[in-house]
Amino acid sequence: MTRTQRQVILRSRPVGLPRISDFEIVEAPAPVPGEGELLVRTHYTSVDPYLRGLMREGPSYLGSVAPGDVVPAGSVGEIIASNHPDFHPGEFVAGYWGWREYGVTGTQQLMRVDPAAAPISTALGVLGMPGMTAYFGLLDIGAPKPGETVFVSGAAGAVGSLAGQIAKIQGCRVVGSAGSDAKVQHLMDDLGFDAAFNYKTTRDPLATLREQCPGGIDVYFDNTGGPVSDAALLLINNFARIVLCGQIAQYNAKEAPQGPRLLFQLIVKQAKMQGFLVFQYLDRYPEGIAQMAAWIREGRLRYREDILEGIENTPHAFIGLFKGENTGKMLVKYL
Ligand code: NAP
Ligand code: FER
Repeated sequence: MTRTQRQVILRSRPVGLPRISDFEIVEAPAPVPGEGELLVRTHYTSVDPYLRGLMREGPSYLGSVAPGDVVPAGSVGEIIASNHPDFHPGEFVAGYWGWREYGVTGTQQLMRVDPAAAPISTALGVLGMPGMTAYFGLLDIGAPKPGETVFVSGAAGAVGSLAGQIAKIQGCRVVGSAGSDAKVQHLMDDLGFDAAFNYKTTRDPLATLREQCPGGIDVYFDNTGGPVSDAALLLINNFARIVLCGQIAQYNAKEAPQGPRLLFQLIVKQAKMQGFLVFQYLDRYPEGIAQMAAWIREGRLRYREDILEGIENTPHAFIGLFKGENTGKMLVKYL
């Protein structure tokens, strides 16, 4: 029996902000699992900022996507057929078979998903890669102490919204920046941030941030880079930790950005700036997932998902990340 499926391929490498026409929905035969592999039916797929980097010419740590390739994003779905003794049809898994209705995957990098424990979509968000990014990035690299001030840029997104709440759970004062008044309201009213501002409308980010962090910044969890980071760097305290999680403000840049010019601050404040990739923590995911799940059960951690429906909306959802169209984790529901 030959099943056909739809899948999203990269048609052309984006220049600047990706366009709908950089992608194409094509029909193809559903793949056939080889030895030790599984055939899965996608229920949700993920759109993530890092995928923009994979679409550039040249290799990256996570591999690359060339024109004609299916975009290899994280997805969660049901096993339809299995050539592996430990995985069975009807079970749910999350992996990187990408923006397609049916995928074939090996079992390395595959995560089992229990639909009775949590909605399966959470395997791509709070209980998946973005959640682990917030958890290990903040706790391991940021090492916040009770009473410290934590500033989070991109605070209303998948990672930022969780990093800020984890900092609250640690007993910190938490401040966030986001790109709309509604998001700022959400941070304050729903997520317990102590202060927040709209970086798109504030006339003077430095003055605003100074007002909202009167005791300075001890941990800066940076998801965005850009002018907000310049302001944050000028306000760090002695021995501050700067967690370089993402720099989305420059992912669509056409030329290599210059700067930052403020690194002297790190010297005089004896501060530490550290980048990280969440996959470094793969073997500790079980610990992170268990803790995040416990906080959700206890009502101490909230998560939000923005879910678009239909594979044909995948490119739109992806591009929406760069326009701030999501609050919380952006997902696409395929089934
Ligand atoms: P997300 O925050 O849910 O979505 C992206 C958000 O970025 C948008 O909602 C938008 O919100 C904001 N944004 C877009 N363009 C911007 C700009 N020019 N300046 C400032 N903000 C902008 O995405 P996510 O998955 O949680 O990822 C957040 C960051 O973490 C990204 O930089 C990503 O690359 C990084 N990340 C890193 C790792 C790692 O291993 N290091 C893992 C996962 C994610 P606004 O409305 O606020 O603009
Ligand atoms: C991210 C930004 C960059 C991310 C991964 C990368 C998982 C890695 C890029 C590369 O391999 O070049 O948000 O999240």
